[in-house]
Amino acid sequence: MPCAGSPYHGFTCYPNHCPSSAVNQCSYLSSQSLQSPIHNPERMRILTTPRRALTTPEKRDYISAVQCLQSQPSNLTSLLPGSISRFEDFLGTHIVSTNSVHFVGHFQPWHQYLVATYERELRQKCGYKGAQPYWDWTLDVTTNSSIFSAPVLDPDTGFGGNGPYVNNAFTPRLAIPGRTGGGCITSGPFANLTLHLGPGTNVENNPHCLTRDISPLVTNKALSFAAVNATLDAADFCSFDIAHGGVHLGIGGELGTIADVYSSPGDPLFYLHHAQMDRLWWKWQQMDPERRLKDIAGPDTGSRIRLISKGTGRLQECHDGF
Ligand SMILES: [Cu+2]
Repeated sequence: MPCAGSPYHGFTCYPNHCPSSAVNQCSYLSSQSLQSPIHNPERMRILTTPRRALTTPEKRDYISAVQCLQSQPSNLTSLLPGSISRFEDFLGTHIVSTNSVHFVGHFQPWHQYLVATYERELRQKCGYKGAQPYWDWTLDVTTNSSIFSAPVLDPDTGFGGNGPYVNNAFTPRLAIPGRTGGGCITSGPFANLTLHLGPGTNVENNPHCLTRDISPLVTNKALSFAAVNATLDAADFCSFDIAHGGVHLGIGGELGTIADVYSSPGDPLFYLHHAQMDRLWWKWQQMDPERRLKDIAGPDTGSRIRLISKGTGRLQECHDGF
């Protein structure tokens, strides 16, 4: 039977099994997910716009549009009582969806859709004319300390840098090696940003700052060319594992906003990272588009059955990866 209206839209379920709870949780995912970007101008625009290649005025335009979104009133206060802006509506949507969109087969397309919707909002609400840029972090981990001088973290044309070091020796959550920060960021256009949703699952009004806790040990291991190449070598989606945590835990460390699985979109870098994730997925698909454009795998949100399509248009159980 066809899985209409779910992240698996267009797929035929096997054996006669639609991921029912995924349909409930994610019915707003349109058929644009999993669609070839050639037929989807929004996705194509994101996939072909590296942030590094933007001119300084273009970089400023993007950041101004994000700040504009942070000044637009929330449309979702009934669902997210603490939200004060459209920017926080996206953050809150991620918070309340987290448990059904992570560690599941539709993780990638759901986040792709979130980024595309965010980009559309920047354009429609804030007059942004450019594309949602992606952050190719492989170019920023060439030496042990190069992440600190990444253009994307520039205090003038970027998103600002690390927070000051906070000693967290007695309350470690994730045991991140080599963490260097943890406090409120002190530079860049978001140094004085107040977030109201999060940390964790909180969607009530809880003012707090944007924190980063960079660990070069984590970024350099997880975000290297070698790590990406290993990812792109995957034979099928079942074993396709993008270095997704490298930014969340390498930039967010132990105490940083972007390390919080629920409220990570409080850091505007989240969207540049997930645009890169989508780009790498697309690169992998392009190596064998016949099979890979419709190859998806992983647990659904209800039964957690491991499913894989292997490009056949049929979902099957996935026995490795995930
Ligand atoms: Cu997420």
